[in-house]
Parts: sequence; C-alpha cells; structure tokens
Amino acid sequence: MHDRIRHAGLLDKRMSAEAAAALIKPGMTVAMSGFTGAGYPKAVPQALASRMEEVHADGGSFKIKVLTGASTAPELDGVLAKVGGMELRLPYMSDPALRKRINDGDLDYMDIHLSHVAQHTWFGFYGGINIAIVEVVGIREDGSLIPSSSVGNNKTWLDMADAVILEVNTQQSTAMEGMHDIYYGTALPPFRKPIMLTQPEDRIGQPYLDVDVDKVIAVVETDAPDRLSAFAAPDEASNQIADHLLDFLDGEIKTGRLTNTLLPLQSGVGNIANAVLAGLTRGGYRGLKAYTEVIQDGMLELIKDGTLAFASATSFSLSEAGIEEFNRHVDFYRERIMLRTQEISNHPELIRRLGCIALNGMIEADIYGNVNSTHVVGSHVMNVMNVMNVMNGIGGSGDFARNGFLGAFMSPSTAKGGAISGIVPMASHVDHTEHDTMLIITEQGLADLRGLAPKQRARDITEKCAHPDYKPMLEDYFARASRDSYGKHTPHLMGEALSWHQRYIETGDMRL
Ligand code: 0RQ
Repeated sequence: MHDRIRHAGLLDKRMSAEAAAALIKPGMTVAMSGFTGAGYPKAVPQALASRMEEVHADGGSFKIKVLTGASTAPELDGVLAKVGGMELRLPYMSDPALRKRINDGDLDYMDIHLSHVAQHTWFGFYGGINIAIVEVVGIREDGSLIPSSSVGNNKTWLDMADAVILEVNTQQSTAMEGMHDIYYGTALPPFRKPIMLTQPEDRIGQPYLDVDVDKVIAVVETDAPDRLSAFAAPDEASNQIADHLLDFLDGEIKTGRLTNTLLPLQSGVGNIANAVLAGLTRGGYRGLKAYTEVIQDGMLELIKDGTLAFASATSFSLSEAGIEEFNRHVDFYRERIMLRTQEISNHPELIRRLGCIALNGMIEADIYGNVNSTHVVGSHVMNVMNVMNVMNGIGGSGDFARNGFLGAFMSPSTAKGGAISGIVPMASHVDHTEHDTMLIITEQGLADLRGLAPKQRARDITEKCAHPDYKPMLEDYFARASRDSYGKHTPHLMGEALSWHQRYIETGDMRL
C-alpha cells in the first residue's frame, strides 16, 4: 500500500471504512466518484449504509443527498437504496433497487444532462458539498491523485467539497497512470475562454487530479473490482439496426457529406448501443475516432481490430470479460484511450466543433421524432396513477444528440414480446425533441429526418421504422389526425394521442 500512497501526510490519514463513514452526518450532501459502474467508492458507502440501517432500526432517520458522475453499482446505489438512505440523487442511475425507490416516490431524483452537473454545482444550484468520496488508483508524493477507471465529476467534487475521503483501490490497475487528461481551464461566465481541443486525442490538461491535502479527512484502502454486468449478446434486431446504420453511413460517404473515416463517434449505454458499435466492425472502416462518454466492450473490440484508432471518454463500462481484456493488453489500450472529466467529454462546444456522430438508445419515438429515453409506462401495475416509471436517465444522450453532426436514436420496433410499440403517436415523455433528432432506427429500417417538415417526418418514421403490427394503426391515426386535428401543422388527436399507452396499462398490450 505504501507504493500506492506515496504522500506521508495522507498515509497517516488511513482509517477503516467504518471510521470514515462515521464522519458523514444525516442531511449532508455527499458527492461521490463513479460513472457507469466504474471508479465508484466501494467500502465507505457500504459502511455508511450499515450505520443508516442501525439508526433506522432505532426509529431514527439518516438520509443524505448523493451526487455522482453517472450510474454506480450495488455497493453504492444498491446498498444506500436498500436502507432508504438517500433523500436526493443526481444525475443518473441504473440500479434496480434505487430505480424501485425512485418509482415508489421515496426520494427525489434529478435526471440531468451530464455536461451540466459540474457547472450547476459551481453555480450553487445544489447548495454546497459537505464531503467528496473519490476512488483513486494511488496518491503521489506531492498529494496529487492518480484517477481510477472513471473521471466523471471528480475534479469538481475535490475542488468544491469541504472535506474529502479517498478510497485507494488496489484492484484498479496502476497501468492506467497517464491515461487521464484533467482540464483545469474551465471558468464561470463571463470569464470563459475557448477550450483548445480540436481532435479527440488532444491532451489539454494534466494526468492527475489536484486535491488540497488539508481537506482530506480519511484515506481508506480497498481491494474490490468494479462490478459491471455483461451486455446481452447482439441479437437479430440489433444486428439489423447496425446494418441500417452502416448502409446509411455508406450513403453519406457517397454523397460526400462524410469521408471514409467518418466523424468522431459517440455511443450511448445499453445493449443496443453496445451491439451496434460491435456491428461497425462489419463496415470495413479503419482509423475511426470516438469522442464519447463510456468505453463499452463494443468499443474495445473496435479498438482491438483497428476500426477505431483512438477513443476519448470519461469512463469505462466494461463487462468482466472486457476488464480482463483491457488489463491483459493495457499497454496497447493506454495509447489509444484517454479519460477526461465529464464536463469536457460531454461539452457542447467540443461536440459541435468535432461534429460527433451520436448513437443512442431510446425507449420510444413518436411519429414526429420526439424521443423518450427515460420513462416507461407502468408496466405490470394496473393503476393509472402509476404511469411513468423512470428507467435510467437521460445521461449524456442529450449533450451529444443536440450538438453533434448527426443524432441517431435506436431501438427494436417493439418491446415486451410485441405488446409495446417503439413508435407511438405521441411520446409519453420527451427527452429529445423533434428539433434535435435526425435519425430514428429500428430493425425495420432507418428514417432520415434531416430536412423534413413534420408531416413528412410522420410518414417516413411510420413507413421505415414501425413494426408491421403497428404500421396500419399509425397510418390510420395520422390520416384521421390530418383530417380532424385542430391545427394542421403537426396533426394530432389530443384525446387519442396517448391512448396506446393507456391501452397497455389497462390490457397489457398496445395492439387493438
Ligand atoms: O427491458 O430488460 O426488462 O426486457 O427497456 O431495452 O432494448 O435492451 O435497450 O439496453 O439499449 O436500453 C433507452 C434504456 C435502452 C438506454 C435505454 C425495455 C426493454 C428492456 C432495455 P427488459 P433494450 P438498451 C450516454 C447515453 C438513456 C441514457 C443514454 C438508456 C429495457 O439506451 O438508458 O442514452 N438511454 N445515455 O424491454 C417499455 C418501451 C421499451 C421498454 C425498451 N417502449 N416500453 N419498456 N423497453 N423499450 C451514456 C451515459 O449517459 C452514461
């Protein structure tokens, strides 16, 4: 451990997770590391959850506000959710226990664009940060920190928190040292300057995180791996979605809008995005680049086979097999991957400048191209009050779709064995408006919405993307809406627009 903690003063601040957790008091705002199941603190949140459980068993209340980079894992979100230990959570999550708590209304969940979180914290929108808990690979002689498998908002947490708890995790590979790029040039308006990054591989910062060592109140040693679940193997639908995307990209190259090295790719989270990414190996591309948030297994495969020459992100999100692959060939990947703060990985200025191709999953799209990425209808509960259940969150999908060169949203055309259509008359919740969506892709086909007015969009999305079970229903809806709606610019029948969702709640099937 002396190899990992090379600052004498901080070596003296070592203590158990239980002792560190005892420094956290009810009502505190605690900002933690962690992004898509990587680089989150693994011991202190568990020790804290045990304390909370004791307090709750004695009839007391012990809840905190939890801020992170993005989703974490059972050792953080899971344990705190199980003991009812959170009153507020932001900006993104994907833990089943926490999802249930949120959907039961037990805590407030703020689903925030990932690029906004750091600046909203500087602006003071969330109040102060009492304690930051940040996992690191190691502490250097000068007290600077070797970041772990995600960077997320750690720079901001370390800067803004009144006190800092560090978890030094020996399971995180020391070979990651040097892979990070921490940019300290951000400022509050009106003092902002251009961010001098013009290629995904540009280094604009330093490899280490700075921390005021006097603020560090505890150093906890851990030895536990990131816990990430494996992605579903690409199925027929995701392979077809990938093929539609490949055909489209070929067309773009032929028209001269793209070259055969495309533009920097962004890929969202989830099975579909991961499978589509892996499908790109079939495109025969070489030397592509990625400017994205997460390095999923699919992206590692692209780097391995040379399809991708470089990937900039803020985090890994690898399965166990992916972590093994990364660790086995870490020297190869070190040269080809850079991890940045999420305010830079998701920065609108940079995404617009680089012209990213944004590929994200969706829950549903409506006929005009409004996309719901976050909320599903209350599936098994026959209760009209329980309509919208949050799935994960918007994450970075909005940062990229809004500002990229191309914004694509992908999903199978149906869910739950065909009982739900992914293309609906009106989206039941809107994360990405029709103004921000350019491509809608299902296994049925791809609708290219660029340059299309609303009624043309409706015809194209229905024709290209809807499942045959639902296509006649959408055509019928649109024909009647075009005839009977109050205004004719974006025809809708207000009494009927959400009736598919209502029918699903009542009958378990959107079909008539
Ligand atoms: O549920 O597993 O219970 O069957 O949703 O669906 O098809 O496996 O898709 O894993 O790619 O996730 C939008 C959730 C898609 C993801 C979403 C059900 C379906 C299944 C998963 P089951 P699939 P994926 C940057 C990008 C927002 C965040 C983001 C997501 C489950 O892509 O979270 O993009 N995106 N971040 O059955 C009811 C529907 C449904 C439905 C699918 N219409 N109604 N259930 N499902 N469609 C990275 C970060 O931000 C960190």
